[in-house]
Amino acid sequence: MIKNWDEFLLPYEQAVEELKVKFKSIRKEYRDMNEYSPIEFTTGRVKKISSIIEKAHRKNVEIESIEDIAGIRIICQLVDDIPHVVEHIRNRDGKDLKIIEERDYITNKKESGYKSYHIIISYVVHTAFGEKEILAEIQIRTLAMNFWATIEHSINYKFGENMPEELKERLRESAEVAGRLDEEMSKIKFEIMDAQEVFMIRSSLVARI
Ligand code: 0O2
Repeated sequence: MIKNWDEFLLPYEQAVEELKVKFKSIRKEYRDMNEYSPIEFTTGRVKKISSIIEKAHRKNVEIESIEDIAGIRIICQLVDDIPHVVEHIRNRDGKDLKIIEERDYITNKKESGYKSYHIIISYVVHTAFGEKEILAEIQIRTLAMNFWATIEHSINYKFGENMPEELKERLRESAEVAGRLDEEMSKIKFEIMDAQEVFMIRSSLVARI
């Protein structure tokens, strides 16, 4: 049982802040080079205490073994950007992070319709009281996958186990629509990438005038 939650969550909060800075700086580097970035934006959160306790009970596990207390979400414009981000993280394996497991819910979408690529990592944070190795989950998904997951998550929160079957089916259908949007965007990806590079070059020229 956790006696002091503030103290327990401190390294997770630190890990989320550090990882957000690291992935945000990758986007900045691409933009500074006037190049297309496979990362559109990065967010992060520490799981709510009530959700941590609920998950530990549901899975009948120790709280420390929960993999997504620290969660990072990397959002890409296009499906093809995801393997680049995954490769980038794999290249960091054994350096500032350790990959524990990869879960490809894009090739194998969940029954709900959920799509995303998950990488579970272990990460060392250096606190005032010493080193602490924690687990974190990195979710990589497109804007369309994120749009769907955000709305589905809030509907799920409202209904819990009691979501009507008809609503589940409509959500599965809308996941298909989001998938088709991703496919369409992939078809015009070169136009998107070109347009963004031109936009960035123009903005940097304007900034210099
Ligand atoms: P949050 O962000 O804490 O509110 P489980 O918790 O049993 O579903 P498991 O097997 O431990 O999941 O890990 P998994 O499936 O790799 O990752 C869990 C997280 O992935 C969830 O955290 C969501 O962020 C996301 N996720 C997984 N399945 C779905 C889904 O069907 N719909 C949506 N919207 N998100 C999903 P939490 O705890 O739900 O969320």
